[in-house]
Amino acid sequence: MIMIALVYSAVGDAPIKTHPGNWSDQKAQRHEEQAVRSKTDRTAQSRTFQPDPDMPAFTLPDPLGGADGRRIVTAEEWMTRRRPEVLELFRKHVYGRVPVTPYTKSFKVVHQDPKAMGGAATLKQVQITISRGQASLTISVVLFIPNRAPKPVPAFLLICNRGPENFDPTRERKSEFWPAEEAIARGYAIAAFHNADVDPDKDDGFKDGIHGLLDAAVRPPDAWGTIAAWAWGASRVMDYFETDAGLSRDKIAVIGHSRGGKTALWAGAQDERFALVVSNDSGCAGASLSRRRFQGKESVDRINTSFPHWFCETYKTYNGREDALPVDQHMLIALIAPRAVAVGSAEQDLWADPRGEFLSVIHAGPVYRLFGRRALGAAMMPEIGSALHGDGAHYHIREGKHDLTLNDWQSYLDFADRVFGRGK
Ligand code: GTR
Repeated sequence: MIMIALVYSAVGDAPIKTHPGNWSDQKAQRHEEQAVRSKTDRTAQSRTFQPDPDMPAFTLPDPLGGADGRRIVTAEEWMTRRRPEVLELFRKHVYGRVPVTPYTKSFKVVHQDPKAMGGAATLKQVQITISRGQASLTISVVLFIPNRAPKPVPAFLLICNRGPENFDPTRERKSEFWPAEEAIARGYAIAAFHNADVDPDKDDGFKDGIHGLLDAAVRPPDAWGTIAAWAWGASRVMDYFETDAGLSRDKIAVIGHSRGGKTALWAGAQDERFALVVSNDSGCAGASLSRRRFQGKESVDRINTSFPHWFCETYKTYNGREDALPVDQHMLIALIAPRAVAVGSAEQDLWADPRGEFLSVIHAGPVYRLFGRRALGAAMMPEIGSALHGDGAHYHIREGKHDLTLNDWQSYLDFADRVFGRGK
């Protein structure tokens, strides 16, 4: 499935680095804004995102600079040498490590309705039970599979960080957060699980959820946090998907919004079975660059203070010290290459830093290019209300606030059509 090009390809979206390992974002930003301004002059209607001009300059770590000092120049070197190194850096410094505690896992379809949604879909409600000794935990999955599409079908899995009313199996309550009817009409299966099934979203000293089941008595500084636990949960749902003949196991997208978007990226970075990874408004420790510190966005210090349970303890040592991190979030996007990644932002969602989310995708570009892919195929942010579809990556920015809307989903479904070779 993974095509490995052995030669470095310089063809691609004009990279906006000054030289490897020393990328001046401010220079790129000035260049971009000039280009945007002249374009805006021509089309009076177009509107573009205006970043903060007073933001301090910063330098990003080079995804292609190996730990031994040797630069990565082929896709094979990326996959065998650098990718494992970068994954390990994120485990050790940001999200934490899954414990090696043994457990057993079982799947049970507890309810099935072949005539759901007025006959358009088959509903399956699946329970995934994780057991250790006498203790167990159950992840409930709601899954709709389109009846009229030829099987197997591609699927979207939402890591849902909002209440169960957003993924109601009865469809009495519908929500743009998980527009199941829309996905079914387009020939996609759509599934969701509630993140709290895996680990309740609270700072309880890691007593409940999967931590209570699998953690060692003493948690090391790089023990997994709650985001890593949710990402692990997404992989357990993928384990079930692999057993369901109705689903194309090589066409599974994982999607999340905000804290769920951070989770989707970390799940997709680790688990190569996800063919498409979708981050919606994921912000700090998601798609946005930590080193970009403009006023109004969430910092590492702030996120660790508000949500002390989301990451490993070591991440807190970077509070106010983003430049000391051995990674930045473009390297998280790069871990998904050559698989597809989609990042969405909202104009008013400055807390998540839309431009920082865009730049992460841009700066993952050199890794996509190792595989002969152009990632976004552009270096400028699209106008508000529009999208860039590259051959490895997608980015869009829409009007409005922090949310996962039908408009966002339509953009992701359009990109999925491209990635999975489906006509509209
Ligand atoms: C915010 C948090 C963000 C984001 C958001 C959400 O309070 O600061 O990082 O995750 O919550 O999940 O809606």
